[in-house]
Amino acid sequence: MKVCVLGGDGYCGWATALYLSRRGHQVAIADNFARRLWDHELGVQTLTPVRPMPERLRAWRRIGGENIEFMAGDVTDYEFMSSVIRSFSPDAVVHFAEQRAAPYSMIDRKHAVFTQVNNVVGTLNLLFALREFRPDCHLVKLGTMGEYGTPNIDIEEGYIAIEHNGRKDVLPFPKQPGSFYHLSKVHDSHNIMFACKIWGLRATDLNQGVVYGTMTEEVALDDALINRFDYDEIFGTVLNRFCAQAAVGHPLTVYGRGGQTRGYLDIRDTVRCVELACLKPARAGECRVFNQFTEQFSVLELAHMVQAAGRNLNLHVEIDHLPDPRVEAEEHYYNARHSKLVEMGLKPHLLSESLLDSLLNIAIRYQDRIDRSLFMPRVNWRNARNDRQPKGMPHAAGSPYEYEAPLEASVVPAKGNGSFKQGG
Ligand code: NAD
Ligand code: USQ
Repeated sequence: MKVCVLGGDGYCGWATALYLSRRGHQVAIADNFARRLWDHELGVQTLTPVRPMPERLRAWRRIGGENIEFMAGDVTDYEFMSSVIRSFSPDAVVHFAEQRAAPYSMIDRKHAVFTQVNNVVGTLNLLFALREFRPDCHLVKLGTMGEYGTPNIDIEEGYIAIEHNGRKDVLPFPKQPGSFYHLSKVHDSHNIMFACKIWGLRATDLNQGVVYGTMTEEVALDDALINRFDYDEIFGTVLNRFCAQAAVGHPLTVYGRGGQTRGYLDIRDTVRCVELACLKPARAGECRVFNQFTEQFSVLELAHMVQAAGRNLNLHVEIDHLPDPRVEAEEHYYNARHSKLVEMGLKPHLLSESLLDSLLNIAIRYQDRIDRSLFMPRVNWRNARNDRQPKGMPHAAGSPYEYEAPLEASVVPAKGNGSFKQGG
């Protein structure tokens, strides 16, 4: 199957591209390296030394991987987006190419606007490109469990059967997102649902929970294939952050009481779920929704698990309760259905002591790269403006719009100018 991975330089996208390639699919990646730029903007870096894309792809070829085509460009540029669909003619497009950090979207107005424009326009462009050039192609879109919020009822997979004033219908599950980023995903979901209805496109919206881990079988094959491991307050997700904190003896930063419960999954399950969705495409006109996570935990439960795993490695791990910088319920009901991917064949990697052990060991291995000043939250949801400028950076660099030169200029072709192929 020909699969195009949009956002394939990122955390989930890179692991997915390698997994699909190794499973015999013909893979192309498109990415504009925006994420590397945002790290630069905020003065943060992944714990792991992620290599530039040309080096990543050379390493993949060196160890015998099939050629992965790479197309550099911005999915919000329609010329670029449509050229990707036309030139590669994919059977499935997996869309990861969005600004995905809730705290980033809550820094200030510019970052909220940027997040929504980047995400909503990119997805709209993709929908139009599919309609124009490849209407039968299956769109596999990464949504988020955070679209639902934390309602006081069970969360269904996308749709809920409702009886109201004696009449029945099956309707989209109510959405109560908790950040401007999460809202962008809701807007995407509505646009995708609408496009399937009016144009007969086929789509799967994968409402993914919080991802942890960094290793997959493919990533582990060579040091140059190493994946991201974000631990900073903006892009680091909670379990990865806790492991990095534990590795350097920083107290775990539990926000508030720590009763916030979410769905979680191992990155090895992310890649498998995407493949399962691709292998059994939605029908023409169908917009189906899968809740993509394997277990639910509260933040405090995770902290206690990391504390216990740390003890086995002779790490003394303390837990701190910080005032919650987010506006979210700290104790609430949470019960989300997540059976569809399991019915399709997912065999979950549950969060075990051995996984925590290996995550902690990765964090210990790269501890010299940890900047402890990046642990404490500095973006407060209650403020319309948060100062997140790294020390020494001029204030004018507050928005990605104000950057002109892409970091990886050497591999970015002229705007909308199609692709370069990665040679063997
Ligand atoms: P990431 O930031 O590591 O990767 C996203 C990639 O998309 C980056 O390489 C970035 O450069 C690229 N990108 C962003 N905007 C682009 C644009 N306009 N044009 C081209 N490329 C662009 O993020 P991730 O953690 O891999 O997340 C991928 C997707 O999965 C996101 O849509 C996110 O919302 C969703 N998701 C992630 C998690 C998680 O825990 N990481 C959980 C649920 C859902
Ligand atoms: N949290 C802490 N301490 C920390 C970091 C986070 O207590 O140091 C808490 C948060 O307040 C929140 C929970 O942990 O209640 C999860 O936070 P997170 O930063 O790990 O995840 P989140 O902001 O929800 O975003 C991540 C991804 C996003 C994806 C989402 C899935 O960055 O792309 O959409 O997970 S979900 O949470 O299901 O919406």
